[in-house]
Formats: sequence, C-alpha cells, structure tokens
Amino acid sequence: MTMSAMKIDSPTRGISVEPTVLVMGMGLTGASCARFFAGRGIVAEFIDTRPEPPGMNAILDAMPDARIQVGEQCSAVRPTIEQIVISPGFDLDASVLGEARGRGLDIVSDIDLFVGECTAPIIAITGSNGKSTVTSMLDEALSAAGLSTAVGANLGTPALDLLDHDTDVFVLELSSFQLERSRAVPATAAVILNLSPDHLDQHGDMSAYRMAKARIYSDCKHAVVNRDEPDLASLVMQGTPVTTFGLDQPMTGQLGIRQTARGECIACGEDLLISVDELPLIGRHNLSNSLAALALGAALGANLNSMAQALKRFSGLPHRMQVVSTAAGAKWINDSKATNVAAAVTSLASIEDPVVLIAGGDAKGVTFAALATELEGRSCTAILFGQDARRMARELAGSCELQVVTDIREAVDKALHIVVPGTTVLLAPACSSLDMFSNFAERGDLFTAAVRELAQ
Ligand code: UMA
Ligand code: ADP
Repeated sequence: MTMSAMKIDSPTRGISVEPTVLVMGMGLTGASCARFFAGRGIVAEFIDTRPEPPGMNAILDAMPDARIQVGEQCSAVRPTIEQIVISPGFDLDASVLGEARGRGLDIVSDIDLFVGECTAPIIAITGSNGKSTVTSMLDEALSAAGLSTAVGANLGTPALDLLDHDTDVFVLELSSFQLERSRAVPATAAVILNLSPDHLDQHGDMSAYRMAKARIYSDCKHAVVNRDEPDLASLVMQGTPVTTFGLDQPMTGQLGIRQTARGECIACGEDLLISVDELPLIGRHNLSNSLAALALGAALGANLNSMAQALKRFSGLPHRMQVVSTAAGAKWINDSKATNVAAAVTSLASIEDPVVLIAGGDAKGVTFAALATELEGRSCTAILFGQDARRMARELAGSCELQVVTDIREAVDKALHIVVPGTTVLLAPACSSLDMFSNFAERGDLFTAAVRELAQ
C-alpha cells in the first residue's frame, strides 16, 4: 500500500473498539479532537487527504486506539459512525462528507463541541484583519479589569483545549472557515472587525466569504459593530443590542475618538479614557483595534478605565509592524502577518517615509488593484517574490519601481542596495506564506534573520 492511501490500525489495540466519531482533518484541530474524545472514553477515526498530516503523532499519543486513514483515497463512512467533526481546512466538497450528509449524520465543528461544553461567557472575534491583535489586546484588558481569561481557537490554543481552563471568560478568535463549518455561537459579545477580500480561492466569492463571517452575529447576545464599515451593521440580527466603535466622535455609550485641548483621546461617549499618544502601537488601524477591544470588554461589563490603562502597556504581537533593525539608517519592519491586500495597504498607509515594500506569495484568488492604488504617487520600490510574484508585477506595473526575486533573502539583499537613511523597508506580503513557508511566522523569522545577517 502506498503512503497516499495508508490505513493505520493501532498496534496497541487489544479488544477492537469500533469508532463512533469520525474526525476529518489531522492538524491542530484533529489533535485537539483526539484529546477531547480520549478524555471522554470515546474512540474516534481520523482521516486526512495529506499523506503525512502534521497532527498524526499527537493524535496517536492522545488516543492509541484511534483508527487512522491518510491519503487521497479516504473511504466511505463506517456504519458505526454517529458523529462527524470537520476541521477548518477540510474540503467541504469532499465526497466522504457528501456521503455523511446523505446519511443524515450529525456534522459538527470543534467550535460546536466547545460551545456544547463551555460554561463561561464567550467573546467571539472575527474580521479580515486585526483579529489576533484585538484578541490579545482584549486578553490583557480583561485581565487588568480583574477577569481571568482563556484565549484561543484560530489564534494559538485550539478551542477544545481551552475547556481544561477554569476561567471567567473565553476569548475566541474565529476564522471564516471555522464560522462556515459551525452552528451559531451563543457569544456574550461578538464582532466583525472589518471585511475585505481574502480566502476567495476557498470561499468562491466575496458574498460567500461575507456570509461566513456574518454567522458570528447570528446568536450573539451583544453585537459590536465598526462605524467605519457601515455595511457590516446590516449583518446583525434584528433586536440584538449593539455597541459601536469608530475613529469619529462617539455618541453616549459608544467608543470613539474625541478631539481635546490635549490632543486626540479615546472616549466612551463623553467620558475621556486615555490619550491616543499613550498607545504604543503604530497606525490608525491599531487605534481602531483598541476601540474594538474596549467595546467588547464593555459589552461584557468590564471596567472601561482599567481596560484602557492596560492598552497603554500593549506593545503588539510579533510579525505585526515589528521594527527588527535600523541597519543602513533604514527602519526594517516585519509585518509578515499582512497576509492579504487590505492588511498590506493599511500598513503602508501608516508609513510616511519612502518605502521599499517586500511582498508576494500565494494571493488566494484576489487582485492587487487596491495595492496599486496605495503605491501610486508614493516614493516606493516593490520587491516581489513567491508563487504569484509575476501576476503581482503585472498588476502593480506603473504604480512604482518593481523587481522580481526568487526568495526572501534575495529580496533583503536587493533592499539593502536600494535604501538610503530615512527609508522604511516593509515586509508586508499581501499574500499567504504557504507557497514557500510553513506559516507567516517562519516567513517573518527568515526575513528578520536575513536582515540581521546581511546588514552586519
Ligand atoms: N488539509 C488537507 N487535507 C485535509 C485536511 C486539511 O489538505 O484532509 C489542508 C487544508 O487545506 C489546510 C491545512 O491542511 O490548508 C490545515 O487544515 P487543518 O484543518 O488541519 O488546520 P489545523 O491544523 O487544524 O489548523 C486550524 C487553523 N488553520 C486553518 O484554518 C487553515 C489554524 O489557523 C488554527 O490555529 C487551528 O485550526 C486551531 O483552531 C491558522 C490559520 O492559518 C493559524 N488560519 C487561517 C488564517 O488565520 O488566515 C484561517
Ligand atoms: P489577523 O489575525 O486578522 O490576521 P492581525 O492582528 O494578526 O490580524 O494583524 C495582521 C495584519 O493586518 C497586521 O500586520 C496589519 O498589517 C493588518 N491589520 C491589523 N489590524 C487591522 C485593521 N483593523 N484594519 C486593517 N488592517 C489591519
């Protein structure tokens, strides 16, 4: 039998136990399912189309009796299977899933299983950009307001592993893939931070992507809405209480910015909380992120002043607008997490200096028109690499100087020859990293290492 259609039955199996649950996907989610079901004495079967799925060892560690099937030839659903758990990356059009639907089986996500067992309030966060930043800000803000938190799902710890935590509140970052595969989440507060084209290769079109995101509001007790993206308000179910945030002046009970004698202040209605100058993060988008975090915490009833004080100490996450060197008199910024066009545009907009943009990778089915518009008229050279570099070069032609290179190290090398003091070199790829790297963090680490090495 080839690796592409390998069946593994546990070598430790004594009495044969027929699995009642089938888990589709053997990555981080699949492994968290193995721990979840093993803890409840349930034997599961696991399938994955990848010949060597990354969660295989963790699954067998947690559940030595697991049945495992990997490769393209995932067979039919066994008669003993009663429930299917589908991972966020498992193809919704797979024939094995079609068969399960035909049999009327219970098909759930790890988020559904989590909701079924969770006893503390949930705050649910989605959006095209800013999810991880807002999730982490809120974590710190709620802690400062005296609440214990457990944070995860698309960011960090898979949702099911959070159930082990005794906590006041769960803060979940949810991707469009998780929302699309889940039932309504009864969150105490939920937000769609913003919406711009991303993952269209998977969702098909913008409308399907938007509908997946909209699911976050479908059973929430309180909706947090971005006033700067008014279209999103229509996604909230009628009758749901709403708190808004935005960069304009807020009405009573809403979050926003007020102009004062001492400059711009973050405010709730007329109450001034902190001065904008006191926030350490770069860019107006991070102001928006701060307001969103405060609005979510307020919806939960947490103390706004304590939360606002905590934001003054939030210095950001790695790979998001992180200054990693000042070699050659330039500012070298790692924004590897800018994995779509809107994120890269936002990051570029927060930089006034002449810029060398390093970008490219897997475009996930979107166009670069908005990036071309942002670059037009700026003093900029774009150095492009990765799977979609040539298409990107065609779409950006005329908006700035362009170079295409083979990898990130060559990109850094080229940038080093271009920069003059006062330039910013920005790695903001506008693309996913998965064509060349295992994730955005590896891409950011390689950029940082190349900068530090070549600039010595
Ligand atoms: N895959 C196959 N065959 C399979 C199953 C999966 O080829 O049978 C591929 C998918 O196309 C996908 C990859 O394997 O590209 C991973 O899929 P998975 O369902 O095994 O993913 P997990 O390892 O369980 O990780 C997922 C999230 N990943 C995705 O949604 C792609 C993780 O978010 C998340 O941390 C984890 O669950 C725990 O909740 C990562 C991510 O990149 C950080 N998310 C995307 C993003 O933020 O843009 C959505
Ligand atoms: P996500 O988890 O949604 O990918 P992150 O918080 O990790 O978001 O930020 C990723 C990138 O998105 C940042 O490096 C920045 O380029 C961009 N970004 C962050 N917040 C926003 C926002 N509110 N609006 C637009 N772009 C943003």
